[in-house]
Amino acid sequence: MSRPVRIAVVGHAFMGAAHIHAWRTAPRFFDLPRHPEVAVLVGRDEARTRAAADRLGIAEIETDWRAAVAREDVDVVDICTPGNTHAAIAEAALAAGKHVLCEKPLANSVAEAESMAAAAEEAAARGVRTFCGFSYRRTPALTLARTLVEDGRLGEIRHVRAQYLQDWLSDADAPLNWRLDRETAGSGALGDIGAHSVDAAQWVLGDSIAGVSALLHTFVPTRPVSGDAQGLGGSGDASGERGPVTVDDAAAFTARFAGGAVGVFEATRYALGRRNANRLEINGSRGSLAFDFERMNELEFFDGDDPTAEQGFRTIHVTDADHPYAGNWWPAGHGLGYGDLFVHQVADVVAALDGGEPVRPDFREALGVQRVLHAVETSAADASRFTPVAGVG
Ligand code: SOE
Repeated sequence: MSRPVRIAVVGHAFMGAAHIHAWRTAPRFFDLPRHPEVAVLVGRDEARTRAAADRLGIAEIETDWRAAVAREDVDVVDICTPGNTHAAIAEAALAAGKHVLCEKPLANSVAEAESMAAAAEEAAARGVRTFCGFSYRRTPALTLARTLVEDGRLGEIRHVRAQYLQDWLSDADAPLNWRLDRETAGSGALGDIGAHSVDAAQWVLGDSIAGVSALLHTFVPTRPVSGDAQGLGGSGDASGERGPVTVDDAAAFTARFAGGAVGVFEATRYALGRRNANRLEINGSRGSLAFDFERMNELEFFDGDDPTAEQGFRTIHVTDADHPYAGNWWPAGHGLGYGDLFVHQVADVVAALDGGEPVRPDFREALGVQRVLHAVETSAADASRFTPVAGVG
């Protein structure tokens, strides 16, 4: 019997809980070479970390990530904290010989991401692996989309339309949280959710964004500092003190891919009624694809090679044993949910350890996404790129 893979999970909020659920569930549905076990949960506040550990079923806690990283019995450090902490934790973990799974976006700046990628390369020579948590890649429908593109079923790719629409900030009195603070989060809708679109589009196409032209906007510049933060939104104390929002609320940009495709991207947390609409549409010379995470078990496919009289988008229910990941779960037609993407992610990570096939995206590939985010911010900050319309404003 091989030794278990022992994991230190750093962070116990939304992402920490999603990852712990995944580490625990993966061996129940996937045939893994080693059994994962969460050895320790790390959080700064002892009482809150203990409460989270009890709720999530983890016996041990640490309040200093350095102590967790130094532990002999830890093989993988799983970073589920805000972006401003990623570089320090990841680089210390790599130096200590631990594999690292880091939440997205990889860092808060290109400089940090470059330093992390360099540390990852140095560690790779010692057999240490890195992964970045762009979890939507592990949606069966998006994995199938990539295969269809790779197999040439769409022909030459011309258009990419990517939207990531959420609405948890629509209420102007929803309270401040770390996702609205540039120091902590790096950017707003752009890095939080637009990064997923950039990663998914580049990965599905097997291509890279070569240049962008962008607009960033903040609709609500101040928000209540206190209130009842529920999930991602909540209701703030509208009559109390307000603090600054220092990130973008909405990001929109056009992009040119190196292979010639033209992309239009939009990310917002103000699309009232769209709770988690992570959408990707691709048009090629032979076919088109459309995906919306709000219908994550489906992929729309238009095959231009069908006889004209029979042409139309067909809905593929991506729940068959032949579909990526789906065969490990339920009988056909019994779909998956958000939490299952994280299960796929950790199953892939465990399979990659001990000389298994490397899993993408590693830190080097996630640095590529960071460079796109940086290009978007640079373009948006350059007022000379914004052409006013004569007679307006
Ligand atoms: C909040 O917008 C968020 O939790 C993102 O941070 C995640 O990456 C996304 O999967 C769901 O929404």
